[in-house]
Amino acid sequence: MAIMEEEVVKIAAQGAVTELVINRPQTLNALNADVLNSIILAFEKLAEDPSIRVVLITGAGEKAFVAGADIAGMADLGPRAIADYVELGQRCMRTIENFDSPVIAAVNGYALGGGLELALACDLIFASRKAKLGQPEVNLGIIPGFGGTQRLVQRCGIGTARRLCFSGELIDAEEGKSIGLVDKLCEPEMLLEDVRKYAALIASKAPLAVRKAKSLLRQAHAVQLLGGLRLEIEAFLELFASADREEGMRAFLQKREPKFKAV
Ligand code: CO8
Repeated sequence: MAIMEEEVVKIAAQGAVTELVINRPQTLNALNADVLNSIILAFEKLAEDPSIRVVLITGAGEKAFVAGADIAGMADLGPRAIADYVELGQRCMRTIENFDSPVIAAVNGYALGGGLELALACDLIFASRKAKLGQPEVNLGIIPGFGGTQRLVQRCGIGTARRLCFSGELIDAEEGKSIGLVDKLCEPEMLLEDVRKYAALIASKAPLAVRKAKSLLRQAHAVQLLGGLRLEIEAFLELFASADREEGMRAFLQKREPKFKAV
């Protein structure tokens, strides 16, 4: 895919199967406010094109789908700004989830923290065998804030959600497939081809029926999800004000181990 450097979110192809690329490879495609706003704008634009049947989202570069929310960008935010950021992130994920047609995450490398939450907001997750997935927020003194605590439970069950959110461990795509997090496992060089083929299959079906199916499947958990998302924002903001969060982010940026004190 040819992509322009200056665009943090690029519509690389638009048609029945439309392709979006998160394009900040120098930070492993970390989600700053610019990226989150650009994803929202892209989906708003795509919503005006009735010929779109499926959207594919992937990350630029060899290494990452998205390595999370932008740690450097949030480390120094005050209470008001961090609240705006977490609300923006959740709005972005809900924009994807509420998009009429199916959205497929093509996870080409690391999908961590907000990056896994982005994949979880998509309808299907295809992953390269070299992808690594996880919710490593506990290493930073925080919890998932872009819907992970809710959508991970819905997708994989409470046991897996507990394991990933408590330990911060990264799992490989094969394990992701075995726990229902990943829908299809692909050879790294075949990932985009495989997703495009599957997207074309969905695109060949009756569009109104596919959209209605997406809408109804989403409703299955909607009421519970909305309540849970609100609780997640409150818990996230409480933790963001803690000294351990400050220490966790400083330690990451200074490339050292954090010293947590439960304060
Ligand atoms: N944010 C900002 N920059 C990042 C991020 C990130 N999430 N991840 C990587 N980078 C940067 C690195 O700092 C590095 O920059 P530089 O070259 O300037 O030092 C560059 O990308 C390359 O990364 P590494 O050198 O670290 O590459 P490695 O191959 O050594 O390691 C890893 C790759 C394992 C992916 C490692 O980069 C890593 O652990 N990244 C952080 C992963 C993480 O903790 N993600 C969760 C972030 S928090 C989050 O997502 C919360 C979501 C809800 C937030 C709500 C907000 C209000």
